[in-house]
Formats: sequence, C-alpha cells, structure tokens
Amino acid sequence: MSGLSDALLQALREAVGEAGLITDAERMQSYLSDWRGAYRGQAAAVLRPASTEEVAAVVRLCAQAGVALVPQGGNTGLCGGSIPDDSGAQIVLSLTRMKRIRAVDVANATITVEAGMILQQLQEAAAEVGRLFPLSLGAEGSCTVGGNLATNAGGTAVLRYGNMRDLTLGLEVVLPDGRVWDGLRGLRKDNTGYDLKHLFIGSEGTLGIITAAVLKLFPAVRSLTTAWVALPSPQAAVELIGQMRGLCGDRLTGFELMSRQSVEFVLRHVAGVSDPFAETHPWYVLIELSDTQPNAPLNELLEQGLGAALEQGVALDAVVAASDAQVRALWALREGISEAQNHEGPSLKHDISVPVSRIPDFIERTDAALQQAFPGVRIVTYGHVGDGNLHYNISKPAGAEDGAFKAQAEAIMRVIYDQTLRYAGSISAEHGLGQSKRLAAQHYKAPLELELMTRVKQALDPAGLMNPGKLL
Ligand code: FAD
Ligand code: 2HG
Ligand code: ZN
Repeated sequence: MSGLSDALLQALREAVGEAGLITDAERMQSYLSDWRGAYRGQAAAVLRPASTEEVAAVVRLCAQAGVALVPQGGNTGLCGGSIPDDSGAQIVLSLTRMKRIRAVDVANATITVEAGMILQQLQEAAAEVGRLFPLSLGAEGSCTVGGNLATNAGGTAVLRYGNMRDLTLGLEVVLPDGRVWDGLRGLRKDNTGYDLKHLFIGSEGTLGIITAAVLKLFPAVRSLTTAWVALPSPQAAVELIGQMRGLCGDRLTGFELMSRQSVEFVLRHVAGVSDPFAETHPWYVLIELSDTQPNAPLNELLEQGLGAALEQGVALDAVVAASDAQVRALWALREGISEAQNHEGPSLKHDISVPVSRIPDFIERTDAALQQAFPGVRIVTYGHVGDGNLHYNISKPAGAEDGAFKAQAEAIMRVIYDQTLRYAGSISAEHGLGQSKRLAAQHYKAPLELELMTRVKQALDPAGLMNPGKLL
C-alpha cells in the first residue's frame, strides 16, 4: 500500500495515466536499489511521466502536498543519487519514457533530445546523420542523457571532447514549483547574464528535473587505431601521454591507465578476454587515436610514438589492434573492471582527481599509507589519466570477512581523501556526491563553497523536495 493520500494518488494517476504509475511493491523493486546492491530504499510510488507537461503536473502536485521527489534515469549511478531513502515517503520520478529526439540540426551541429534517451541510442542517432556524439562510458547501453547531465558525466573521451557540461548548449528543466524553464537554445555564444544551464548540470537532481537538452554534434570519426601498452609505472604513463599529445595533438582521443590488479580482476571474472602479453607488467595504458579523415596515418603516428617510448624504457611492450574485434577486446579489458571488481566482494569506490603531474606521487604515497594502515587491502587503480581522474577503488583483502572490511570503510576513505586534499585534488571527479560522498564533501569542500551551494539550493528549492539527502 502506498503511504500517499487517496486524493494525491488519484491526481497523480490522472497526471501520468495508468501506464505511468507504479505502486505495486514487486514492480517498484528495480527502481529502489542500484545494480551493485550498495544502496536500497523504499518509495510511496514510482512515476513514469511521458512528457514535460506530465513531469510539470507531477512536480506541482508533489510541491502542494510536500512530497519529495527522487529523479531517476538509467539507475547506473555509482553514489546512490537515484535511490530514495528508506522512509517510504518519497516518490521516484523515472524519466525513462521520455526518450524522443525532438530535433536534429546538422548545419548547427546540434541534436535536441529528451532526458530519458539512452546514451547509446543518442550516439546511434548522431551516427545516422553522419555525426558523432562523443560522450562514451561503460554504462552507455543503460544510462540516460538526463542522468549524464545531472552527474556531468565524464568517461573515456573527455581528453578530446570534454565532459557532459562541455557538450551541452541548452536545457529544458521543470523547476521545483512546477514551472517549466525553456532554455533549449542551440547557441554557442550567449552572454546575456548568468549561464543558468550550468547550475542544473551536475546538480544531481537537487535543483529541478531536466526534461530535454540541446547537445553538440561533432564530425564523425573515419579512422581509428587502438593500442595496449605495458608500462613500468604511473610516472611512465604521464610521460607517455605528454609525448603522444605532442605528436598527435587532438587525434589522441583515449588514454586509459590500469594497474595489473585491475586487469587481473577482469581476466578472472569477465568471459572472453585474454592478456595481450605473455608476461605480466605492473601498469598498462589503452591508447586510442582517431581522425575525421578516412585512411589517416594513425598507425604510423602510433608506431612512431610507441617506438620512441620503447627505446627510452617509458614503455615495456605494446600491441596495436589489427581488427575491429581486437579493438573491442582491448576495450573489454578496460570497461570490464567495474563489473569484475564487483565479483571480488565489497569494494569502496573513490573517483578522485588530482593534477595530472601529481598522479605518480599520489599513487605511490597513498598506496604506502593504505598498505601500512590496512595490510592486505587490494588497491584497484585505473582511470582517465589525461583528466587527472583515478578510480582509486579498494577491495577487501582476499579471504577477509565482509563485515570486518566494511567496518574499516570510513577510515580507508579518510586516508584517501586526506591525500587527495594534500595533492590539491577533488573527492569526486566523475560520479558526483549522491549519498556516498555527501558527508565527506562537508568536510573536504571549502566552507564558502558549501555556503554558496546551500544558498543556491534554498533559492531554487526552498521546500527541499528535490532529491533530499543527496549532494548537500
Ligand atoms: P541515474 O543513476 O538514474 O541518476 C544519477 C543522478 O542523476 C541521480 O542523482 C539522479 O537523481 C539524477 N538524475 C537522473 N536523471 C535526472 C533528470 N532527468 N533530471 C534531474 N536529475 C536526474 N560515470 C562517468 O561519469 N564516467 C564513466 O566512465 C562511468 N562509467 C560507468 C561504468 C559503469 C559500468 C557504470 C555502472 C557506471 C558508470 N558511470 C560513469 C556512472 C553512471 O553511469 C553515470 O553517472 C551516468 O551519467 C548516470 O546516468 P543514469 O541515467 O543512469 O542516472
Ligand atoms: C569507469 O571509468 C567508471 O569505468 C566506473 O567511471 C568506475 O566502477 C568504477 O569505480
Ligand atoms: Zn570513470
């Protein structure tokens, strides 16, 4: 039984229709926990509006009744942002029925889509008009544009194209009082005051519901080459990315770092992958070069760059993919890490960033501090090294009790975040604060920044009904 009044339930049913209202406990389950099983909540109902007008009607009704809303897209987030609390009083507002393309303007290089569109479908829609939508991440087959915007998603192509914020020109947002802000402008230049879209991008559903966006399109990629390179150290990765950038410029579109521990987990748990090398090495990078010209001389560039790196001892070994199947196999080794680590029991995720130049020192000192304080923990370090963004994830020691490891979670996190602060970094470079880093942010963010953020929240959502308990 839903905890909502009969009158509100009836009004919501009229707003979204029978197809848009779920109150059955069993049918609500998949909206109430994340894929890792790390977060679980309860809800009075799940609403699935099919248009902006329906979202606005729901928000108005909930504002009048004082009921909190938890926006949800593909529910692939990694910090509990899309999961309600356990009071059973909140409503999950799923945008997944809003997935239309509203417009494509090839001459303006823009596409206007609704928030529930799956990222992969957006990439395919761009390809159909001979263009590229470059945001790319492991969850792209399930995550939505609304979730990408609300978390300012990053992924593996930020190096060349930027993160979701950089790919966005305009937004449509249902405000906490139910009014619709039509900011769907496809302008690359607009200096008429505060750029309001940037308030909503990265706001994790705490300031309003994003219902549509105007996004940038780029020329399609017509040449691509991918290499898997073994390295002696993170320092070598920083040197190699500098050299490759100097040589290839914007053709360097991917540069992902992985520790041996990360790759070992993938080899152990993901079907159909294999180690490209006979010998094991401490670190690897996956390098991608691409070009909008067909038959661009990417292999020559790669061979030149890697040849020099091998000679200098910056690289230890390298293979270049010889077919599309090999390209996919190399990416599977990288994209499989999240899933593989999940098979190794409880893990702690830290999506930190530090200046690229300080990555080697950060890893060396943080590894040492952790191994001294928590002997045996398995450190799974990988990520978008060109963005200074590391997934510095920790799995429990092999054979340790889950409970004993979980009891250390807070202390492990402190060591990592204290180090991050020491290196002038951020405690969340990609996934956002959600539930998991909300309290840590109170400690690690500057008080003045927190005060300004609180004032923005109060100005837009004075009743605090937009995703309460997240971010702030
Ligand atoms: P959800 O998980 O449903 O929601 C995320 C947040 O956005 C929540 O706070 C929610 O309330 C809010 N929200 C959702 N839709 C709206 C809306 N329409 N309006 C307002 N608020 C909304 N992230 C990266 O940045 N880079 C990566 O490389 C990356 N790789 C991943 C790989 C895997 C295997 C997985 C599982 C996740 C990965 N993620 C990554 C995290 C996640 O996929 C992204 O954060 C993604 O952008 C979330 O989209 P979603 O639709 O699933 O959002
Ligand atoms: C990635 O880069 C994602 O693969 C997920 O951001 C990271 O699971 C993780 O910790
Ligand atoms: Zn990532």
